[in-house]
Amino acid sequence: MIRLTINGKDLELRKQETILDAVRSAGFDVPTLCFDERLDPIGSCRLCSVEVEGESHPLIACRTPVSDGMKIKTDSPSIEAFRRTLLRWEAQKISISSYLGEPDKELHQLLRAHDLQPSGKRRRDKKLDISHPLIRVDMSQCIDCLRCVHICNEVQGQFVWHVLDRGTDMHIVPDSGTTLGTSSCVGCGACVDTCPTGALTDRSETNGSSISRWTRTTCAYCGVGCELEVGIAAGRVARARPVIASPVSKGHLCSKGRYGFSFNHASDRQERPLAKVGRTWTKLSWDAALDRCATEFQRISATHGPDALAVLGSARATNEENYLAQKFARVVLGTNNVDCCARVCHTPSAAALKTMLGAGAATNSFNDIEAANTIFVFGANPLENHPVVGARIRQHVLKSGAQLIVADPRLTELAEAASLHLRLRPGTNIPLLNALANVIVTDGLVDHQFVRDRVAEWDEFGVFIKDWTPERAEKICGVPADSIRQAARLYATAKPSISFHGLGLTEHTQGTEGVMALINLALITGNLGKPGTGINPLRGQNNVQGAAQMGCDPSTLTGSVAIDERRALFESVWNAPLPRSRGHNLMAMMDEAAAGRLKAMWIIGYDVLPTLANVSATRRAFRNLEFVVVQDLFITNTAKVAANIFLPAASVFEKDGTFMNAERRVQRVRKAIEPPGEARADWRIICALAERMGHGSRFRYDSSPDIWNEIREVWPEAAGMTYERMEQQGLQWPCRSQDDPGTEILHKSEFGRGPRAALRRIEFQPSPEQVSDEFPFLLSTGRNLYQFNSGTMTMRTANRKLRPVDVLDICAADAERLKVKDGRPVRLRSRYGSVRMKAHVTSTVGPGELFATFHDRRIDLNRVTGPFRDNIVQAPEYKVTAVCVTPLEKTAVAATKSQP
Ligand SMILES: Nc1nc2c(c(=O)[nH]1)N[C@H]1C(S)=C(S)[C@@H](COP(=O)(O)OP(=O)(O)OC[C@H]3O[C@@H](n4cnc5c(=O)[nH]c(N)nc54)[C@H](O)[C@@H]3O)O[C@H]1N2
Ligand SMILES: Nc1nc2c(c(=O)[nH]1)N[C@H]1C(S)=C(S)[C@@H](COP(=O)(O)OP(=O)(O)OC[C@H]3O[C@@H](n4cnc5c(=O)[nH]c(N)nc54)[C@H](O)[C@@H]3O)O[C@H]1N2
Ligand SMILES: [Mo]
Repeated sequence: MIRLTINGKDLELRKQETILDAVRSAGFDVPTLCFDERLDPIGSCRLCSVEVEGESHPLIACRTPVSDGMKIKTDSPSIEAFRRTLLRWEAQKISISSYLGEPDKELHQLLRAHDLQPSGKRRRDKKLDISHPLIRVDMSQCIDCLRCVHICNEVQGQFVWHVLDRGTDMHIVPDSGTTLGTSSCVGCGACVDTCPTGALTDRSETNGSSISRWTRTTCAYCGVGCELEVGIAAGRVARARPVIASPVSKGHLCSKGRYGFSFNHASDRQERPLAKVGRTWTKLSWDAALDRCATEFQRISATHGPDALAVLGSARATNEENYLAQKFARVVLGTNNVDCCARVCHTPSAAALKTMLGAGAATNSFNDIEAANTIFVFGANPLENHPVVGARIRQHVLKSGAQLIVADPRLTELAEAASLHLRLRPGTNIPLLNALANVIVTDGLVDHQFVRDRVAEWDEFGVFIKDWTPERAEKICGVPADSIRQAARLYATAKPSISFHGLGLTEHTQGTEGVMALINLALITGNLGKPGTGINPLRGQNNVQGAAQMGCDPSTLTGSVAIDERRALFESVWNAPLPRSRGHNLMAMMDEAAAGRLKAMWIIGYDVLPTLANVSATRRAFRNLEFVVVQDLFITNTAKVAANIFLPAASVFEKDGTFMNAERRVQRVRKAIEPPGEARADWRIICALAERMGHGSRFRYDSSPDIWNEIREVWPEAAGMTYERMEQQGLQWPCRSQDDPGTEILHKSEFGRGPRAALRRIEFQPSPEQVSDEFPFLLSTGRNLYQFNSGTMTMRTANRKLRPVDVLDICAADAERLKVKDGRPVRLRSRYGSVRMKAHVTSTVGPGELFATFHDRRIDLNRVTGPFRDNIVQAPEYKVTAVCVTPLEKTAVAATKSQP
């Protein structure tokens, strides 16, 4: 116990803390300038200095620990005068225009509070740098507090800002030595967020208009679930900034969360319902649009039966909206034909986790990153696709010396930071994972206690795995046997070991089995049910976990239970019978459409046509449909080609609700502005159509919490998660009652299915997609930091300047052999189709391997990807396609067509 007094007030502290923390917890305040709670104390500005009895000089509060008996004064006349002197000195560096233009910056606020006028003129030796599309650099306003340097190093781990010279010559420069635009900056904006002056500011289009209010909400991009505040100016989203108290993002964001909001006010944002006749769209009233949908759905159902209709929920919309989408399919249409884009990414993970462990979701939380000694990243690229989690992983490795193993055919940025990079051939996950298990077993590294208590089919597994020697695997996957041994030993002994996996594991013909083989490793090493362990799919979109969990899946209802398991409960709450016929998943829907049996689809927030593999097959399927409704913010490619009716939806900023992130955390989404024109929240549209179709009484809700409360009724594992409780912070299911704190770690003492989980014996079945003389390369497809999936949203933001176009990554040796030049056009051809794009010569891909992103509608990469699917849940095999590459003349590239 430490006893001290602050300004005469007695205080008892249980733990060692800094004077600043003690002062603030006692309810006093001292101004700070270089301090940021996300960072280790810098202690350079001295503004937080306080008087301590017996000390000859003031002490710097942010970096001095308290000690027993301290007598602290924060507000004596001499210390106030000292601070004023410091501030007056800083004021001389600040220009009036910057002071007025950026009123929220910390130093500017302090100057206002102390009635000090800035007197600095822009220093002429510092040039304004606007080379970066998102961040404006004006080092004439820099006060050398070093916060930008520290936050880039300590939070993002990018090390962009460097300090040159010392003393009065000190200045801060990007790692390029010249401009930020040419540096290694990833546009996360952390430096802008922490900068207390106008030295680093956002280059948002609306800069200049002042923010009238801030609304706290959850990011609408990936499954990490960062919390942010959006600033509203003149009724538009004008800024975003991180929420420090967020349990996931802890005051950090990536370039999409922080800067990717301007799509919301794009000029082609749709505001009225539309009908398409031939190639022309005509405006409709909501009444007419909903009437048309109701009439067509009823006509098709009467002629072909309810299973000729299907609904796709949206991984971008809220839980409440997805709940209603599947309820609509089942109650109003009378079909289980309902799915969402979880099908194409992590349904394999959900299926494997559910089958083996009893819950189809991540076993642990992002807070387990910092508890782990070994982190195994398998087929995922989190520094680009889940950047805040990627940064947390890299920081933990850098700071604590934890081991990092990355299994990826490409040299990703995270792989560069890894202790071991298992650079396997695409499509060979099973041999690698089996060989890792083999080493763990043969080297005697198994957690026998865990296996005895909690694992089944151990003997059979032992016999099976004997044959999977590292030498055998090396021949197939190309990873040296010694590296496999090293990785296995790390994972099994440098515990606790956590794994994060991505689409490099799931989007294969053996995707589900791949995840099962990864779960085997956790089971035999006891890396489950404890802090710093587990199997954690890095879920894709903001609410893809939620969309499927809500029941946008043909075979499961809300809470991810099989239909027959809770049929009675749902029938009583919904006051309607549930359909008896088995529903089709998205891929089967495409087959059914191709076969002429599926006739109509309602597609909510999902650009299916360009993003499913093998575009020509998808086009054929769509051609057979009689009636398609697309509900989105924009006229998507699917809408252009296939929709009869377009319904304009409200965006994430324009409605209330909840999203569920990759660690089962349900977080609030809050309305900040009104939808444009006549656009409506998805849930309102669904309710209105249900009413038209005679089910008004079953879809009568006043608000999103109303819907959520019904969800709590049908999903007992979420019964304790009320809107009131989630107001402060999200909750992780299971959370069964109001006093249940929620669940950070699943399977602590038991698995969802019982005390034991059975190991799986997975044989390797190579994909039918193999290279040949004609198609000698393996193409893998994926993502880039600055763009998101179909590009519908990010291509309408300034991120487009950072990543304007998809390119084909090829290694130097292959490029030279094929006479392909960096930046020059090539034709990429597979057995299914071809595209033209520019080559990008890089060492991130190995010989015989290619990589491309699929964000650019002018290129339409999925014309090349193939028809094969996961053998259990049918996710497309996006990760391997045999292709050939030929150089083209520059003029042949279709670069003239305009992008949204
Ligand atoms: N910036 C950005 N972020 C996103 C998205 C986006 O479009 N842009 N999309 C979101 C969505 S929907 C999703 S699902 C997630 C996806 O996030 P990730 O799972 O990280 O997705 P990918 O980039 O498709 O693939 C991950 C890695 O798998 C590797 N890989 C390819 N083949 C194999 C293989 O055979 N074995 C192994 N071990 N690895 C292989 C690739 O080289 C790639 O680095 O990202 C989400 N976040
Ligand atoms: N080659 C290749 N292709 C792939 C993949 C790959 O790795 N390689 N990955 C696949 C994966 S994992 C995925 S998830 C898919 C992604 O499939 P996409 O369709 O590309 O998904 P998104 O771009 O995330 O967004 C879908 C739509 O939701 C809309 N939207 C956003 N918010 C709302 C809302 O509140 N309401 C409504 N109604 N609409 C909204 C957006 O405008 C956008 O049009 O792509 C798949 N395609
Ligand atoms: Mo995804």
